[in-house]
Amino acid sequence: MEKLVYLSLGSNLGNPEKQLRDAIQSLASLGQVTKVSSFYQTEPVEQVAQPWFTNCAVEMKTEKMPRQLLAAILKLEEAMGRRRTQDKGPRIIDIDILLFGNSIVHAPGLSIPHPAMHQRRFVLEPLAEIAPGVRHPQLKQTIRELRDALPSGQAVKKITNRTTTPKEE
Ligand code: PH2
Ligand code: MG
Ligand code: MG
Repeated sequence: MEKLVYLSLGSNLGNPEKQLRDAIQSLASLGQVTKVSSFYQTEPVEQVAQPWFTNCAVEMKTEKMPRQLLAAILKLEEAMGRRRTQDKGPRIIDIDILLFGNSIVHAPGLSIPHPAMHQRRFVLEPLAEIAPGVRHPQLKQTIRELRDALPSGQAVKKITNRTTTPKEE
């Protein structure tokens, strides 16, 4: 059965915006990409001594089961050149499964909903753009509510690709 899945994508090495675009294109081979948020420049959290990230959120439909989707995502990350060195350290591409329909999954190497999603502004700000009313299956709050409840801090800045200044418009 087709499921609606939400992913968080991030990168802070190489050309992050290009890698996010490439990853979104590759995800289309695993299902149907239905929504993509704006890209955001985000302050690193947890492991703070590293470059700022570019993050976005993606909605897709897939026939795959959670572990099949995870395996396909890990392959995709590897094909894009990701090498796992430092935990939570700099990376070419990171694709995390946030929500998988209303499923709750606890398997080795895979927890859905993503256990840290509700604490991370770099996840909730982009996700609130494409799924504000979607409810977290364990916390029972919507993405917008979770975003609004975050403590201040964790800078995130939407990347706007203005080609003209407001005055010229
Ligand atoms: N990913 C992490 C740890 N810290 N910080 C930001 N801003 N964006 C991320 O994608 C990120 C992070 C672990 O995956
Ligand atoms: Mg991650
Ligand atoms: Mg990951």
